Amino acid sequence: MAKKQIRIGLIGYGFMGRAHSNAFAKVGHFFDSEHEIVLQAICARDAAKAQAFADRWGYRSVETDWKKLIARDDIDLIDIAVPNNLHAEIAMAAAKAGKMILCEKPLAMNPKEAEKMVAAVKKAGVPNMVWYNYRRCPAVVLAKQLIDEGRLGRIFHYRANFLQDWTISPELPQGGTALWRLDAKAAGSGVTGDLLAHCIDTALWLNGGIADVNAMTETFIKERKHTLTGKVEKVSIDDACAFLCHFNNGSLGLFESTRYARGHKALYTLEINGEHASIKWDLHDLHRLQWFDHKDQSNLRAWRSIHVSDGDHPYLKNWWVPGLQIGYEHSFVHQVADFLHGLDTGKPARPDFADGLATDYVVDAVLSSAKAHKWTKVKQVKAAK
Ligand code: SOE
Repeated sequence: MAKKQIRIGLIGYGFMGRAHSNAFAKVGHFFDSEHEIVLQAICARDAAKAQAFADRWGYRSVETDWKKLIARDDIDLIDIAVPNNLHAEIAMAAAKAGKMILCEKPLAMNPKEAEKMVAAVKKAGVPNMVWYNYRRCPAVVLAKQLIDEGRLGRIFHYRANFLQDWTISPELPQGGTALWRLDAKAAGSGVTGDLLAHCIDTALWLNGGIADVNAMTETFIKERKHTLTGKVEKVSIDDACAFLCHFNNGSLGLFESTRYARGHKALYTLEINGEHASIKWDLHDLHRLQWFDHKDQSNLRAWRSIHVSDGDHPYLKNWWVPGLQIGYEHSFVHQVADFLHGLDTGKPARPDFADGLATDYVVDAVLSSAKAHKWTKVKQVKAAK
């Protein structure tokens, strides 16, 4: 039977445009689906760069205006891989045009925008998903399976860090290509929306909703030259953020993120301590899940390091022979595979826009708490389970 084509219109060709394109290109080689991805168009303002991207990745055509891309009849899915301040307008126009939408994280600049995006996809009835890719690392999925099987028992603690060190130099400008993450007008926030959002998404998935937060943020470098204006301007993003929280299940959370942890390039770690067992995961060793089970024979009890690479581990039977590991880019391939599986089965894959809104509510509460120096309640989403 002929496969149903999903003709992609990608907007943006930066780091994430490449990560998504790689996933689109690979998914059909490794995962079965009734649907087939077609790289139909890439859209970016610079026509020459967009054409070069199209040539390299195999996109059939180029657009320089995202509104024209959305208006095209030969596009089924809009993939948003542009700075955060453009997500809402594009997503709402795409929903109105009846397109499926994949949107880079965080979903929006703030919950108000995200709520409108959720309402737009709901009204249009279009499949939608947010690119929180770390949920798709096999070791993290194994952690989810162990938690859901009840093997940890009651959860007491959830700890997560996302540490980087690339903005320590005061000479680094803000704004413009690649550096828009330092400009609050384009990014919404700093490490909270960029890095902690990943930790929050995984936490909500593994450990359920967060009730309230108490946070602190710091902006270490107060002024930077702005690439677009050429002037030295105030820096309004948070360079570092740490917060405490209560999860709805009664467990305590501790989260930290910074771009000033010298020596750490992209260290995402999480640890969960339960009544019977604990788990740890580390992005720098992403195929391993550390597991401690108190039910083991007492004189042999120890942390085990599970090499998550066997055929019965999540996603792995679709890749190489047992024992051979996969990496960062595969989390994006898995996300597309799950999205297509959702279309095949009618059971939509997540995190969808409503899940993205839930993360944005936590991000917003964290930023408000840091500003007010007090415990702040997190608004809850009634997600369609
Ligand atoms: C920031 O440096 C960044 O690229 C994030 O924007 C990504 O979401 C994260 O996965 C890696 O770091």
